[in-house]
Amino acid sequence: MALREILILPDKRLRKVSEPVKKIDAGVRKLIEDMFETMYEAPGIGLAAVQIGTSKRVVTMDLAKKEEPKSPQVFINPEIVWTSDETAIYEEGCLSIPETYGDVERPAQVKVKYLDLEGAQRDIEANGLLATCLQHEIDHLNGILFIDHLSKLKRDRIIKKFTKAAKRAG
Ligand code: K1U
Ligand code: ZN
Repeated sequence: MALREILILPDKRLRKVSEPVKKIDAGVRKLIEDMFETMYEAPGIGLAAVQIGTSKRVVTMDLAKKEEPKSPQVFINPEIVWTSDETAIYEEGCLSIPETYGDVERPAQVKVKYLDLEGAQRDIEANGLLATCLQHEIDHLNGILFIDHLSKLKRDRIIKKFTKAAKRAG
């Protein structure tokens, strides 16, 4: 396993549309191991492969609370196949936009189809934090960040702040 660097806004690679996984081989399994190590260390509740610079449609997640046992979940080639009309607002954060939070309105329930680690096709119906996190991570696979769901004023302020910081860091 290896701890990988998390890309930070305004890194252009975060805007790439990720490629579907064709075969779940040793390379993909190693990528998933690295993603879990990186996500747990951050710490985060989700991670898209593109956030560590690999633009493959792979998402890791663990929504277990601190006092609960780990509950790792992997979604390969996840696809939203249904969204509810009802919406929910959740204050989101992002490991690629540290210490920045914003209220995002999204469908409250979603159905997602995906492949598991064995390559079996699965479906999941999600609500609450799972629905929010799945939509946030699938957005990453499409080059979309949670700040794209905020007002242009808020988004531009955040991008300006991170662009300045990146320039200062050289
Ligand atoms: O994709 C990411 O950048 C990870 C992100 C996932 C996410 C958070 C909130 C709403 C939607 C999606 C994070 O994990 S940010 C960190 C975070 O939320 C958290 C970290 C430790 C404990 C509890 C939450
Ligand atoms: Zn994120």
